[in-house]
Amino acid sequence: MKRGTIMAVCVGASLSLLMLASPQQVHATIQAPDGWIYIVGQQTAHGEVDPVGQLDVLGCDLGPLGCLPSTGEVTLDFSDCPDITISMQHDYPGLIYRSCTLVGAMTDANHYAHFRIVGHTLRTGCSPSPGLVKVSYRGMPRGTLKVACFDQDGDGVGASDLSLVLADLGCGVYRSRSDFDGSGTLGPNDLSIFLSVYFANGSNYGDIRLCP
Ligand SMILES: [Ca+2]
Repeated sequence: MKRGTIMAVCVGASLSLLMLASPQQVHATIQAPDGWIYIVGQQTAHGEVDPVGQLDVLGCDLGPLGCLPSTGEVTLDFSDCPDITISMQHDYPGLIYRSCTLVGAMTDANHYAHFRIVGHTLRTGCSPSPGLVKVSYRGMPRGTLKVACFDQDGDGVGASDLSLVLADLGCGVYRSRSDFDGSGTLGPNDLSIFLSVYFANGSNYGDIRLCP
């Protein structure tokens, strides 16, 4: 399930500009998974959050020689994604719940903030699936992510989710929530990625602590 190169290009370009930037300018770029995020479930109830949802975001304050040793918060804003709901509590270490549409994580010593977010879709079938996740570092907008979601009905990934993903693929209209390879289209590769998560059993459980 390897990802596009658009964000990787942005990484290189941003880092080039980074060296020319004035001190205290803030910078964040999306290191992986290159332009989109997976909303996942948990292996057991309140257990490990599915590693397939791992998102690592680079963020740092710039000095003349590169990143300063300071840390800051990277936030992911889901307010433009009305068909995605996230948990009100998060078991993944370091994740900061801000609101029903906003989560954050502090950058570590290597300037990365780490995310694994539990949630599910609110609407199914051929209903609309609009919106992008807004990424900020220390409150400064730094880009957007597509969002795809394996648990489409809220009770963990199972046969019913397979049916809903197949429904999306058959709708004939693009649905970001089922675009698991971030290609901008829905097709067999998305189904293949969904099935790999389905059979890996890492998102077996949803979370009842979800925003309304
Ligand atoms: Ca796709």
